[in-house]
Amino acid sequence: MLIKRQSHGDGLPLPSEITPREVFDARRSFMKQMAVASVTGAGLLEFASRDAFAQGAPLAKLAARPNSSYVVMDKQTSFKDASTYNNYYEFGTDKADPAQNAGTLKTRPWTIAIEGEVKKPMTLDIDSLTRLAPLEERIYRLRCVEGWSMVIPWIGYSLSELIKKVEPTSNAKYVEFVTLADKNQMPGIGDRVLQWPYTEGLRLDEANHPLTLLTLGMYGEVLPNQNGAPVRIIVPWKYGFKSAKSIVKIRFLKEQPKTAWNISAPQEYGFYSNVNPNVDHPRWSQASERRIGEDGFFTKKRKTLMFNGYNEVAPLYAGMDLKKFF
Ligand SMILES: Nc1nc2c(c(=O)[nH]1)N[C@H]1C(S)=C(S)[C@@H](COP(=O)(O)O)O[C@H]1N2
Ligand SMILES: [Mo]
Repeated sequence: MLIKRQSHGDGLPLPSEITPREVFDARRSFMKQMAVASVTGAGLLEFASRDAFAQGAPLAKLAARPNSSYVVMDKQTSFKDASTYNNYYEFGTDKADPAQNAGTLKTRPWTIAIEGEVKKPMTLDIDSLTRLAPLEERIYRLRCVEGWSMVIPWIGYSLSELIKKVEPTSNAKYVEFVTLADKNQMPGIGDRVLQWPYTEGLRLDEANHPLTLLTLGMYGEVLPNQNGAPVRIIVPWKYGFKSAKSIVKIRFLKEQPKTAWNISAPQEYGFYSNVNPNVDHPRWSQASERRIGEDGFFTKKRKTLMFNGYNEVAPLYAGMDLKKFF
């Protein structure tokens, strides 16, 4: 017997048939608001077609030219894994916490101040920062000191583009990244797990290395909040914690800055923190890693590579004892 039912022609029920009415209406008005946002926004923004409601807030698309010089051949981590397995302690210390809690982060308006030992200090809003240099897509490995890694298509441009604009003085030897610390937006700020704001630092030559990416998006879209929206740094040859999220200030300094992890546990986290399979963290071996998404029962761990495989950075450390400067 034929059962006749209304459909769009592909046999599937209409969304209005399977979704409670209020939810359906709320979605539609949210979609409309978002459509308005796309027109009034940076002009760079257009909303993604992926059903953003699966993950929470919809994310704006961010156009970028793939840069074939910066691609790793390993299989990409899924967007779902990359956006639900995160370290972002301002939103909680469990891996699932940031995806659940970071909805309260307000990423617009957002400004980033660049100050210290520079001839041209400046404060840029997020749109000016996004337009400062052509956006590139680069597929990088990111390895956490805890022993897991991912492969993510990031969007941004070399931090050196920004450094060029502010003209560091001859005194500038280090760069410090200061991130947002707002207890009204970040439930984890109440926990004293780290000293807030979360800060990180690089030597100026590390910051100027073309691999160091001022990062505004991933997977063709702006960054999800839990991944460090609206702007973070990615330093792919260093452990994940060097890649500070939600940056509000970049300071150029004469002296090496303190960093949040180094303050909390200096014997565990050094200033350099280069990925190095030969120098173990006191609690975790650094010789191998678990690639997120490959964690079946019989899956072998991967060998961790010196500098996470980014050998072109080796000259930055010529003559340095990397066991001492870990
Ligand atoms: N502000 C801030 N930035 C941060 C962290 C953090 O807790 N707060 N965690 C770091 C750590 S330990 C890692 S491994 C990476 C994780 O980045 P991802 O969530 O995009 O993979 O972010 C780094 N940046
Ligand atoms: Mo990490």
